[in-house]
Amino acid sequence: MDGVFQGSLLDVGTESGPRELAGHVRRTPLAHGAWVDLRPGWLAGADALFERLMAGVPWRAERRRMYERVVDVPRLLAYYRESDRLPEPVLDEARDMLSEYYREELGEPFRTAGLCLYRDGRDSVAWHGDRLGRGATEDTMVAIISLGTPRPLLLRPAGGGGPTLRYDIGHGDLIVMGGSCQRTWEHAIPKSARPLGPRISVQFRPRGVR
Ligand SMILES: O=C(O)CCC(=O)C(=O)O
Repeated sequence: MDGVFQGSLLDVGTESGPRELAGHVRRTPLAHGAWVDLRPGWLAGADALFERLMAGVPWRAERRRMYERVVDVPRLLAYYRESDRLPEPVLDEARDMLSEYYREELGEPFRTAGLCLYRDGRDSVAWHGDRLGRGATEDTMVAIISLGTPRPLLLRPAGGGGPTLRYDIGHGDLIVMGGSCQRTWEHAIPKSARPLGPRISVQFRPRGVR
C-alpha cells in the first residue's frame, strides 16, 4: 500500500514558486572534483505541487533485467525530453532559474526532466551515478527538487570505501550534484523499514546527460 503524505507546517500561505538562489545555496566540495549544493526550502507551495504531480503525471512502472530475472523497478517514473511540455508551469520556471543561476559554471542550460515517485519506504534507487550519457566522461550537473516526504539521499565515492554523506530532502528542497560527481561519486535513495509517505524527485539535466 502507498504511504500517506503529510504536508510540512512550514509550507503554508499563498506564496508559490522558486525562491531566491543567490546567497541561499550552500556548497560542499567533495573529493575528486565533485561538489554538492543545497538550497533547503527552495520551492514555495511545494506540498500543493506535490499533490498535483502525484495526481496529474502519467506515472509509469518499469521492469528491468537483473542477471537472470526481470524485476519491477521499485519506484514509478516519468520522463520529459527537452521538446516535451512539463506537467506544471512552475517546473519551467524552476528549470529556467537554475539554468540562469548556473549559466557561467555549467555553460549550457538544463533541458530534460526526469520524475520519480517513491510510493513508500519500500521504493528506492540503488547506488549509481548518472553515467549513461556525457556524465560518464565529462563534468556536469544534475539538479534535483525533492517534493513530499523527506527521504535521505546518500552519496559516497564511486565503488564505496569512503565517507557516506546523507541529505534528508523533501518539501521543496533543492540539491545539485556538480563537477565530477556523476562519475567519481554514487548516490542512492535507500529503502526504509519505517512506514513513510510518498516522495517525488524532479531531476533537471543538461542535454545528453542520463
Ligand atoms: O530520487 C532522487 O532524488 C534521486 C533520483 C536518481 O538518482 C535518479 O533517478 O537517477
